[in-house]
Amino acid sequence: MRVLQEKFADLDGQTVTAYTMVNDNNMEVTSINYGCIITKILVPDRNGVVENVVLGFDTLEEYQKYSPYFGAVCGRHAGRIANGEITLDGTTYHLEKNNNGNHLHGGLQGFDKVVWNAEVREETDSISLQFTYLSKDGEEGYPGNLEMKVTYKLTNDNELEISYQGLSDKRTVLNVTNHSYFNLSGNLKSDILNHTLTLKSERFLELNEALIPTGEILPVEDSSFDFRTGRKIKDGTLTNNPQNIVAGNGYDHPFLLVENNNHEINLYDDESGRGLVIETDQPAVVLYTGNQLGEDLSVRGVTSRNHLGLCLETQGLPDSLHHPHFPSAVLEKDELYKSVTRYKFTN
Ligand code: G6D
Repeated sequence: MRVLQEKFADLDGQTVTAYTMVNDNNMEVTSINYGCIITKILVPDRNGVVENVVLGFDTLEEYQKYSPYFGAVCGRHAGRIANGEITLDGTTYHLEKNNNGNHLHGGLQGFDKVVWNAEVREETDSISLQFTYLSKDGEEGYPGNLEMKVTYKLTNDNELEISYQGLSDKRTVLNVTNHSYFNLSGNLKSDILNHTLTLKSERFLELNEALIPTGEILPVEDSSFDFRTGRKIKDGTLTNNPQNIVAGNGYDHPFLLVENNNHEINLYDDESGRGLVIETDQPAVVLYTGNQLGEDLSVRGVTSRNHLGLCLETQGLPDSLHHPHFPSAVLEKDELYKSVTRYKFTN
């Protein structure tokens, strides 16, 4: 196993470095210390052909100008917060309203747009990259000085483990995720509509027109949202289910997981034979099927289009501070936030 380091860009006097972790099966994970962005994941198909399975760019400028959170860590609070307001202990905090009058993914300068410190750690059968960042009191409107640590660990089982830690000197909120867009066809040869998703989830959140949870938790039973025995993503584009329509002809929904760390999320592309099993300690996963990608981007020479990639954002529930019956995203003063999500690639 080895790590290759290469200068990616300069930003405001700071160096952005690309770190490529390579395991003994020639799986590669490249990430940069700007937004902890995963820019590339190379894995073999059923014939051993190694290709990239995530959407990404080759320059910092493209990430700054065009990226819809490709590969990024999103926070302090991933997902939407209605009206960009949270109230803690009687104090209302006004967060950036960066998405139709609501707060999305930590604001205009969220975790995805800051430079993190990075440290390489090599163990016998794994390689780790540890990113750290101090989010100062009041950053993007959030209370508390928050020390963040994000670790990417690659193993020889073709597994990428992402672990998160957070510690704040004031009561605050924290709900972090990685926003990689997966496309198992390899080098974006096709879109993700024929990918099969199997998901251990019986309920999902109803969204309103602004994609804010209404508070209703709907059953997946007998609907295009039932992925329990496997379903092709395209089903979400071929239905008149109002929730698929409101998502922009696909999915953009938080699914509540019924169990953790037991193959709860499985994605498979039968064309390439590539699979991805995701396990997490988080209560939910947001399935976003790239419904708003549009055709304005060139992704490593491939013109973007809706459904060119899909996200499986393991996290808490969006807007939980306005819905007491949702698991809470509140992080107490001096409480250590810990979370782990594992992505195992198969072929
Ligand atoms: C759209 O609604 C979706 C979000 O879920 C996604 O994270 C973003 O695009 C990139 O706003």
